[in-house]
Amino acid sequence: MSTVVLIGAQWGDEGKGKITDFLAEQAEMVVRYQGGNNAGHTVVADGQTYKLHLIPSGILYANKHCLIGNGVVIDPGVLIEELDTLEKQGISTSNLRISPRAHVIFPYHRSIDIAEEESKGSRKIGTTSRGIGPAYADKASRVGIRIVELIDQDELAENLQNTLVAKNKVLSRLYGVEDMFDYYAMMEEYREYADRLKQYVADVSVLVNEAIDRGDKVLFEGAQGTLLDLDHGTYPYVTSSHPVAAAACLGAGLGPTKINTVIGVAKAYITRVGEGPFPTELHNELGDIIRDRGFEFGTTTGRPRRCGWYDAIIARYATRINGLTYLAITKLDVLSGLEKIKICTAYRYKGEIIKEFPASLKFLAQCEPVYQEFSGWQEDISGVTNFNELPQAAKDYLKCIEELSGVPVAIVSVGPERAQTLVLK
Ligand code: 2SA
Ligand code: GDP
Ligand code: MG
Repeated sequence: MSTVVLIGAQWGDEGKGKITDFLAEQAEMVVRYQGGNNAGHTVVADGQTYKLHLIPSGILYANKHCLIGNGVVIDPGVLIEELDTLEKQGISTSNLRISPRAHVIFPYHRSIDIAEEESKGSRKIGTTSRGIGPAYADKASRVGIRIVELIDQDELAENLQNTLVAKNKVLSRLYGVEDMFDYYAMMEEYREYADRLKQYVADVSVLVNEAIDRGDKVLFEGAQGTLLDLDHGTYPYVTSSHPVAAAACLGAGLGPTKINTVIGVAKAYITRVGEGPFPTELHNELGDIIRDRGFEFGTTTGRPRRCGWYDAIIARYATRINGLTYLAITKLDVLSGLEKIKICTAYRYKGEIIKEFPASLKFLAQCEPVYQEFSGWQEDISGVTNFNELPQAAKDYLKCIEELSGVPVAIVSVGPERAQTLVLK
């Protein structure tokens, strides 16, 4: 490993936090490059559970450089809370650095997120209500406020004054929200955040490129998943950033020639939180069993996740879009005890066999999965430490995932703990 981009190959929550933490042991630097505190990355280390939203999962090691790149949107109050929680848990945060080019989330972004969702009624996206979409929209509209402006009091005062007038108008005229945001109160709150965060601000692109030139191992930690990508996901039921591997370059400030390896993390089944079509979704008791056993509830919002069978069309799509080198398959243990397990190998649309993931959601909603069925295994595999110890049925299932996804499986996870990880390649 020298530069590795780790991404979600499904709809998020694949276990990226766990695999990042596992790989981070061998890295000098871990970098977040997109998303914000909509992400919830869970790491279980030595029996202690950490839920990370903005800070890279490498922070749990004492000596790793942890960077938040320009592609991330930062809610400073949430970041400070996360810093405080980690420090209370005995984790040093002195190795954290934040890009001055990252954009800042303000309370009006959260209010607009909620108001937009309410106004959409049954067409709502099911966002995390964290203001992510409106913050990225401001960035694209060139009215956003970045960390570099946040920490400059004059810049903040000038930018916020203009922006707040506009945002109060949007909220009241478009969405009927009558509570106006007060400029002075917000200035005071954000000035305090700036005082606390300015010690962490540094040019992330310079740090990343210097590390690569030194030969350090750098791990880029994606958030959300390929099907939530603004361009390549199930639009409009997507997030407003780019969870795909290519975004690591844009969101951290390096060129594509510097990336060596791309690892896609996928569950041995699949989940989705939020609205939108989901061909292999299980609308039955089995879906509930997988949700309970896999504890499939949102790390940030606590929302129950929708559960379904592994979808090899999605896996092949993720392999292509991200140029995957390897897959890491997580939560294989959750499938123990099932009599039968299925993998979707193709879709059937009005009698026709479809093998590529479609762009049209109307089309996708009418696709029926074509399944290959496998015998399950009854053994508890959460204590297995070597691939060869897995039951034959589990090995056969993984072999088929590998063949149908078109990419080798290098890592298999059989539990949330660091130690519950099998390395195959
Ligand atoms: P947003 O808030 O604008 O990014 O929402 C847009 C869509 O993106 C989905 N999304 C996610 N899906 C899975 N996991 C996410 N992170 C949290 C977690 C989610 C949670 O780790 O569990 O706690 O609910 C995440 N973040 C965004 C979202 O569901 C919308 O479909
Ligand atoms: P992320 O957003 O991709 O980092 O994933 P989340 O942290 O939102 O959700 C994954 C959940 O599965 C977390 O609670 C992890 O602790 C847990 N997890 C990760 N890998 C495994 C595994 O192999 N087995 C089990 N049972 N749980 C796992
Ligand atoms: Mg998550």
